[in-house]
Amino acid sequence: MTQKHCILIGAPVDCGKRRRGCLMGPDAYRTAGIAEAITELGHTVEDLGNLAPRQVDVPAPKNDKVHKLAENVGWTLTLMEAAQEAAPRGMPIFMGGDHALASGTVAGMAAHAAKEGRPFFALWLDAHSDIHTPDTTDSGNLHGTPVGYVTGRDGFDAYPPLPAKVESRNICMVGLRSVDAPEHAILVDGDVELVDMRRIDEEGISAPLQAFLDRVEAENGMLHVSLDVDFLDPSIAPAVGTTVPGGATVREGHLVMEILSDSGLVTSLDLVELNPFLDDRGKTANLMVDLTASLLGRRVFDRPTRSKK
Ligand code: HAR
Ligand code: MN
Ligand code: MN
Ligand code: MN
Repeated sequence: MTQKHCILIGAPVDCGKRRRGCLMGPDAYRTAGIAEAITELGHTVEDLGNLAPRQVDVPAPKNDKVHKLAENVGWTLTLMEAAQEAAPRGMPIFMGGDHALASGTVAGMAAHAAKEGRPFFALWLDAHSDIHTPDTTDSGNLHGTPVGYVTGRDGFDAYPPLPAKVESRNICMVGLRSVDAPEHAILVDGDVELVDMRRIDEEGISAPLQAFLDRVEAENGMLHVSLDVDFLDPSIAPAVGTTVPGGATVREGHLVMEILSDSGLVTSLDLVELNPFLDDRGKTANLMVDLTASLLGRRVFDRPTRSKK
C-alpha cells in the first residue's frame, strides 16, 4: 500500500460514561507498540501526545441524567479543531478515550472533507448505534450520542454548531447488537446502512462492507472509521465497560481491516472505548494495535493466496 503519514492523537476522554478508565487508553496503545507497528509497515508516524478538553460553561441540560455535559462539549471543541489541523498533513489516528470523542473527530473530519469538496462517509464498527441525543438518552452517558450529533439531530444546543452535517445515508454501522428503543425508532425510519450481527452471520462480513466501500469509491469520498472495542466479542476483547456477547471474531475484525486496507479509502481512524483497567495482560490493547496494523497494510501474504501449482 502507498506510504502514509500517520498522526497519533491522544484523546483521553473519560466523560462519556460513568465507569472510569478510558483515560488510560492512549498510553495503553503506546505501550502495546502502536507507533512501532506502523513504522514497521513503512509509514511515518508523528505522535501529538495527549490533548485536553477546552474549558467551557454550558447551561444545565434539560435531561438531568446527562453526565458531564461541559466536559463533553469541551472535548468536542478540542478534537474538532485537532482533526482539521491534522487532516491536511496526513492520516489522523485518534487514540481514545471513550466514544464521546467521535463528536469532535467525526465533525472535524467532515468539515475537512467539505473544505476539500469531497463527500464524507463514516464506518461505525460497534455493538451500539450511538445515535441518541442528550434528550433521548436514558443512561445520560454521552458516549451513546456522537452519531446523533454529527447527523444534526435536535438536542445538542450546548454543543458547537456543526461545520458540516454528516449525511445519514453515508454512514454504515457494522456489528450492531444493542440498540435502545429511541435509537431503533430513528434507525428503522432512516437511511443509515445497518449491518447487525444476524446479517453478518447470514451474509458474512465482507459482502455488506464491500457494497458500502463501492459507494465511497464511486463518489470519491473520504472515509472515517470509528472502531469501538465492543464491536469485538468480549471473549477476545474484554477491556471495555459495555460488553455485549456475540460480537465479531478475531478473523472478522482482521478481515474488515484488510478489506479496508485494500480499498485505500480510509482517511482517518478512531480507536475507542478501550478501558485498560479492565484488560487481561494487555490482550485487548494488543488486538486493537494488530487491527490497526492490518488496516495499514500488514499481511501474511498478498492476494491471491492460492499456491501456484
Ligand atoms: N445505548 C446505551 C446508552 O445509551 C449504551 C451506549 C453504549 N455506547 C458505547 N459505545 N459503549 O458504543 O447508554
Ligand atoms: Mn460506541
Ligand atoms: Mn459500543
Ligand atoms: Mn440507553
